Amino acid sequence: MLDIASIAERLDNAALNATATPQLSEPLSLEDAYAVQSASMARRYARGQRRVGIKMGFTSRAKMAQMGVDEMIWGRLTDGMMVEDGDSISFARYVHPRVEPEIAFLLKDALPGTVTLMGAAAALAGVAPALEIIDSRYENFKFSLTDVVADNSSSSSFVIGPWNDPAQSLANLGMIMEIDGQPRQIGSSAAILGNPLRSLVAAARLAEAAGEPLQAGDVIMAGGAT
Ligand code: OOG
Ligand code: MG
Repeated sequence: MLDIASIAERLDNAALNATATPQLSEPLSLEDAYAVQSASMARRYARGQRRVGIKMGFTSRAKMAQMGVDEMIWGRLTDGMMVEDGDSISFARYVHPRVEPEIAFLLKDALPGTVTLMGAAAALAGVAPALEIIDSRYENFKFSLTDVVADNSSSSSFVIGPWNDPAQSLANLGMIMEIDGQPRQIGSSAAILGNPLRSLVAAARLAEAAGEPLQAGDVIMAGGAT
């Protein structure tokens, strides 16, 4: 029998101790993988962390191609993963961190599982440029779709920039990620499903299906654009 709790413990420990763990050898269905994610996040909540929203993954062609997968995934965000804009991080807390330019949404209203693009836009309190720091707990950052889902979709930390008025077109916003003043990644919000609001619509559907519908105050990370 599949031991969800022990896989969850292994992944949670890998994250906690910033040590890589081998890819899962157990045959997991996607449903099993989300059950592992939920159990490993329950361990974090038991240590006092609070769920503050969700992240979407593989919402752009660029990311799907980079990692060789073709399905959207999601993971949970906690207050313990939040890094203040302008702050610094210690690499010692991570296995092999990577950074992605993203877009963050802040909800002023709860979102039901079935919502239109317009409905999703109307529920926004703000939209912000953001960085996600992903950190696969698997050796060499290599995983299958079910591996990465079990590992909270590589979610590790996130940084949110200044909130902007969401009453604007979000479909084609320029995105530039600079490192030490040098542009390294240049793209458009259009890379995220043609409009990052589609990622929010998908997030609402997936969160409700998991029994954790999106709430007012939740932050949703739309997924890497480059
Ligand atoms: C999985 C997480 C993908 C995104 O924005 O697409 C993700 C990974 O590539 O490790 O966060
Ligand atoms: Mg991401």
